[in-house]
Amino acid sequence: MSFRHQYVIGDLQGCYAAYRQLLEILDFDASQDKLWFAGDLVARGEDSLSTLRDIKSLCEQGAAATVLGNHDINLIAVWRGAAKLKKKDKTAPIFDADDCDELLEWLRHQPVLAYPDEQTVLVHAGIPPHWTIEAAASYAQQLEEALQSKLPQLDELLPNLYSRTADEWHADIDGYTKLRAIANYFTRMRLCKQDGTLEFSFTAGLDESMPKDFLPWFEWQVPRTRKILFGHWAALKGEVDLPHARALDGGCVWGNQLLAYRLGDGKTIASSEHCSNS
Ligand SMILES: [Mn+2]
Repeated sequence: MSFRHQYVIGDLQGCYAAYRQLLEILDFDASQDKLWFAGDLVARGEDSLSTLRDIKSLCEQGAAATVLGNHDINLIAVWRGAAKLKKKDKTAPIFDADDCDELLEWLRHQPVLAYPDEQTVLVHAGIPPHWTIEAAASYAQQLEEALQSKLPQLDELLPNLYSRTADEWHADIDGYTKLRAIANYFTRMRLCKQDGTLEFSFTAGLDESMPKDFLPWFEWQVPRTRKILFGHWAALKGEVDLPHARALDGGCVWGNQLLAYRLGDGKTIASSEHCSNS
């Protein structure tokens, strides 16, 4: 199927009003256009429930697709009782809703990596320098299969996706350690070493001083066959625009904007509204 326009949109975080306004600016028409979302559909914005319902419905119509972010996986973990609802996350109405199970069942069947077109690959946080895009796609599939497994297996997996320290990636990594490392790369990464060692404490912008030997994952020079479109790192405000990587979290939830990247010509369109919670 061919579309009139396709847009890749950064982290919504439940900023429903800004999201609806962005769709108006884009003149989005679900019968002709397609939206791709960089994950973190829910969390700190004013209406995560409406956001999740809307995107599920668009995805089921074939007018949208999303990848999973850390907040989406956290929502699944809270749903299954493997994590506690954080106070700053405004997601409680999702768990009180009649369609909660339906929404979460749908959510856990979404991918962590997608190919919006021939030139791009979409993930929530990034792809580390020691993985090719092809290897990343196969690791993504391993995590997706685990998230989509039967409920007893899912309930066993979820607590294992969290750890205070980052795991080292090595040739023999396997089991839950491997799945946790995969989830960390795709959904939580900002800084890493050239060998992929992760650092979780740094969340500032690029002008702040970084821990020794660490760089933003996209600054390690690796030949890439596709441009990596990513969200997650709000402090970048969507200003990283390299030949091989493009940041799309405009930091809407922090008082900035939602961003849409048009596939084909790479034009970026911003919402004029920021999150009403910010
Ligand atoms: Mn995130």
